[in-house]
Amino acid sequence: MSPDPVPRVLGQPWVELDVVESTNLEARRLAREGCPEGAVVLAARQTGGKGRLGRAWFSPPGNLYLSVVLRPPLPPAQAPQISLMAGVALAETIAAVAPGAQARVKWPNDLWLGGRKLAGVLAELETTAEGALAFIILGIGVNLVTPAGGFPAELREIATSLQAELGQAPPRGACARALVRVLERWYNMWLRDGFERVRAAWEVCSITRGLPVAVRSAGELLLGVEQGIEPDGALRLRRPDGAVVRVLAGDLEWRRG
Ligand code: BT5
Repeated sequence: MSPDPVPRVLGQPWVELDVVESTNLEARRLAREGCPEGAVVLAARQTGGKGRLGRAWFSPPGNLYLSVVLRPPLPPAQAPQISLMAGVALAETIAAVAPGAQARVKWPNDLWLGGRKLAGVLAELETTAEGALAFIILGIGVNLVTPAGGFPAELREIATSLQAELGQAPPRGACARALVRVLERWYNMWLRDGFERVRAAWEVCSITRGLPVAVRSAGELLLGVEQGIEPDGALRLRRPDGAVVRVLAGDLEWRRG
C-alpha cells in the first residue's frame, strides 16, 4: 500500500436527488465525466436499485441510498477490501445514529441486525485501458423506515430496517452525513496504514466468526468454519478436513450443525 499523506475529503460535491434509477449509475456517470474524488450521490428512492451479480435492491422511499466516487491510488486487486471497509464503517455509523443497535457484518458485503439484513454494499470498479484503477463507486443501501410488513414477500424473512428493529429510525440526511464522515475516517486510515486495522475491526464485528458456514463461490459450495479475514481481504475458511482455504468472492450462508 503506497503511503498517502494527503487526507481525502468525502462529500464534495454532495448531490441529492429525489428519484434515480440507481445512485451507483448516477455516480458512475459523474465519475466518467471527471468529477473529483469524494463526490456523493444521495437519493430518496431508486427505481432500479442494484445488488451484486445483477440482483435487485428493494428501494422504496425513505431509506438510505448513497454512492461515493473513490479514486484510491491502488492496484485493482486491493479494491475488494473496500467493501469490508464500508461494512466496518456502516456498523460504526449505525451504533452512533441508533444507540442500542448492535449491527454485525456478514461477509462479504452485508450488515445484519436482529438476524436479518439491514444494509448492503455494492462496490463497482472501473479500470483504465492500461488496467489501472480509474475509480470505484461505493454504493450503500440502508433500510431505515420500511416496516416489517413493508418488504415484498420474498424479503420478509430476510430483511429488516431500523424502524422494524427499534421502533424508530434517525432521519435519512443525518444518517447519510454521519456515514460519510465515518467512511472518510476509515478510508484515510486504510490508505495511510493499510488493511490491517480494517481487517481487525471487521473480525470483531463478524456475525459468523467461528461458526459453520457454507460459501457459494464460482459455482462451488464450500463448507467450513469462518476463521476471519486474510491480510489481503480474502475470507478464511477451515474445511471439515482441517485444511484452511481462502475465498475471494461469493455468497455466505449459515449452515446447521
Ligand atoms: C447487496 O447486494 O447487498 C448490495 C446492495 C447495494 C444497494 C445500494 S443502494 C445505493 C447503491 N445504488 C444501487 O443501485 N445499489 C447500491 P447482494 O449481496 O447481491 O444482495 C442482494 C440481495 O439482498 C437480493 O437478492 C435480496 O435477496 C436482498 N435484498 C434486496 N433488497 C433488499 C433490501 N432493501 N434489504 C435487505 N435485503 C435486500
